[in-house]
Order: sequence, then C-alpha cells, then structure tokens
Amino acid sequence: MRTIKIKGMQCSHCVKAVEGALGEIEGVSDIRVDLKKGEASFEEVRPVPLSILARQIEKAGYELG
Ligand SMILES: [Cu+2]
Repeated sequence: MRTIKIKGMQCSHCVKAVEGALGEIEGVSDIRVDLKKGEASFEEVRPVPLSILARQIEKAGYELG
C-alpha cells in the first residue's frame, strides 16, 4: 500500500476524479481517496514513477502535495 498527498480536492467529485485518474495507471488497484486528509492510497503491482502519478493527478486538475 502506497499513500500520496494530493492538493486541491474539495468535494466528492474531486475524489471521483482522482480515483479515475489513478485508476488509469496500469498496475494500480484498490484506490482509496481520503478527502479530509488530502490523501490517496493504492496498491501497485510495481512501483509507479512519481512523474506518472504527478501527470495523472495534474490531468485531473489537482497537484501532488
Ligand atoms: Cu470537488
């Protein structure tokens, strides 16, 4: 289980957007987004490079924290 900080999420729509963005990454599963903490946790088959996480999060309109 890996946990990353995400800036800019404000509501359940943001949570869905982040879940969708992370879900597009191959080998990522069991995504759980905690709105209050501003965090996302997930399982990964192999370590996903930070640059790919950042790209997906930014594409959805948020930022890695
Ligand atoms: Cu929102």
